[in-house]
Amino acid sequence: MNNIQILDIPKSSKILITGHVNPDGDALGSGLAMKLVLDNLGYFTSISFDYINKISEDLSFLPIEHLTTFDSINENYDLSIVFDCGDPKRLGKLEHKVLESKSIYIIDHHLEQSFGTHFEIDSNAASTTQVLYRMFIKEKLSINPLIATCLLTGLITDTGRFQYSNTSSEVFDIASALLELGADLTLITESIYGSVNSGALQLQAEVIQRLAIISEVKLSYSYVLHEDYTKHKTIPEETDFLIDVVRLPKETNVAILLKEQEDGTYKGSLRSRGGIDVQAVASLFNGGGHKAAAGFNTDLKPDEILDKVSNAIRSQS
Ligand SMILES: [Mn+2]
Repeated sequence: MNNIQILDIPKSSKILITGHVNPDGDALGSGLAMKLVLDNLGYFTSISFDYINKISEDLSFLPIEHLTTFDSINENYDLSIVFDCGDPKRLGKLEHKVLESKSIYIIDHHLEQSFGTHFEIDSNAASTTQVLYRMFIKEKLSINPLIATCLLTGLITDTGRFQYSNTSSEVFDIASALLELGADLTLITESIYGSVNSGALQLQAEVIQRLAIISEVKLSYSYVLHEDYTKHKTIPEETDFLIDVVRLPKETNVAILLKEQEDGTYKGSLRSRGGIDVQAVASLFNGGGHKAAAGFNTDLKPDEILDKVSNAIRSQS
């Protein structure tokens, strides 16, 4: 499955770099690292993502000035390079642009791939940036400090700061190599974990108050209403950390945080600390992710969602 050679891409190619909607540290980190490497090699590239309001404030330390808004993506691209995304629908507004390009390279660590012409996928890798790092090393491409920071960001965020079970010894080897190459660890961790919007912190207090435990299936649950954002003067992009507190109760193995969207549907984030595969749970709602962390969108009501999730956990136990 591994047949992407960066240096084999014709120099005349027009290249679009993208990844899943509302990009996280891994999608953004890998896309920007690729953009910087290709630009250094003299390629013509654009990088763009579909996102609701803006890129998460936490990630604005990345070189996001390179991003082009998807409305200005009007070239016909020879090649699309897609990061951290197994399903073309997850490209959002960029889906059409990607699917009409001649070649589609998928670089990822998700299991299921439903599109693409060339692949570099390792579902055992902790992050897409880990897969990309290996490619850069194999082809002896130069990694400057900024590129190293982009790569390390994906590695840190997708391992939950080197805590999730996907944190292999290779992850530490790569992190160490990236620090050697000049990655700015303090900038990454301070921006993402060391500081939050104070309104979002007020909202966290509310999320803790609403926390409920369904002990029979060892599930902890909380929710955010759409009106909470106005009430606490915060925005959804500032609240990615809220799931971390929902997964804390000792007596639970799975956590779910439901966030009501503007249209009344719910976005669910799932976390698992043990044997339960939450990617399988999310797939029941057509969502995706990994064994320990997954997500979905649904128009079911919270009670129905909790029933469905509880049944899924029961069937796995
Ligand atoms: Mn990822």
